[in-house]
Amino acid sequence: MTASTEIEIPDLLVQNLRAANHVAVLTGAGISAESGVPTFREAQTGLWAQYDPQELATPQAFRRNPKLVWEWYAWRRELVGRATPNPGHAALVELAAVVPKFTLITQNVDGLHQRAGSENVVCLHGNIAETKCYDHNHLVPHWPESDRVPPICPICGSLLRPNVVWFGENLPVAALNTAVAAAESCDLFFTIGTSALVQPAASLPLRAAERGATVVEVNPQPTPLTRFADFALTGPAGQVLPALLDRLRV
Ligand code: BV8
Repeated sequence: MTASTEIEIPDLLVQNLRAANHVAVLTGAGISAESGVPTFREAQTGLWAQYDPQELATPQAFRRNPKLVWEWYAWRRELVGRATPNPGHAALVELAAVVPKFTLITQNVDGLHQRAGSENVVCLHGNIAETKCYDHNHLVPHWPESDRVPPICPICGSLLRPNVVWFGENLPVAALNTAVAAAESCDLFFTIGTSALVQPAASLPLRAAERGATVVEVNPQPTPLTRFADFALTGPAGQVLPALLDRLRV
């Protein structure tokens, strides 16, 4: 894994990481940017440029125009399917192996952490590769070939939808509880590649900071979280994280 040498990793951060018992990580769309998956707010290109993702990723949008929302997710699923994990994802797999306790929490729905080899990923917003029905949340791995768009649930006949959390929908309780518990108990909390705008995920690093955990932000841009971070590593995750692991190894 070739890390970029110009990335400056503070000695104190390396020391804190070596001494940490529990490291928690929250990732957002930015960690997948170097895999060619546009971030949530950049995702709209071509046909989709005219739509605001926040308007499409809602139950209201699906009820109003299920075909449009289904086709948007089909386009994103295809795009994610062509992407591969990048050195940022790989560095987190390695980090998990060298710290006593590690919790990886993601807002992403692209499944790239899992494909990189991360285990027990806490998925706050679901997984775009999974499909469920609108009325009863029947998880449907496959359905009979049909020209209906969206297709219908083979169990109850309601419309199929992606197994992701839309704006205005509650997060999966178990995932959220695990994420909150990690924020409450970790020594070090990394927030990587997220604009820190979407709740309740964005409050996790603040919870950690409030109880004195060391907060590390990895993002080329400042975010509303930057001022609460003990360390703000300004750069792309695909370079910063390998550089951090390079320091940890020596
Ligand atoms: C809920 C799945 C209870 C779908 C997504 C409290 C206050 C205010 C509002 C609320 C609140 N509580 C609830 C809300 C409403 C809402 C919300 O937060 N609105 C915001 C926008 C104001 N939250 C909800 O509705 C949540 N539900 O709370 O339930 C409830 C119920 C009813 C009423 C009230 C409460 C559900 C939120 C989940 C929405 N679903 N995704 C899909 O993907 O289609 S969220 C979606 O946007 C993404 O999944 C992602 O999680 C999120 C944010 O995107 P980011 O990951 O941060 O990506 P973004 O593009 O924004 O930024 C990328 C960052 O990467 C940038 O900073 C960039 O600089 C950086 N970057 C770029 N390149 C790199 C990089 N970083 C590192 N390396 C690089 N190379």
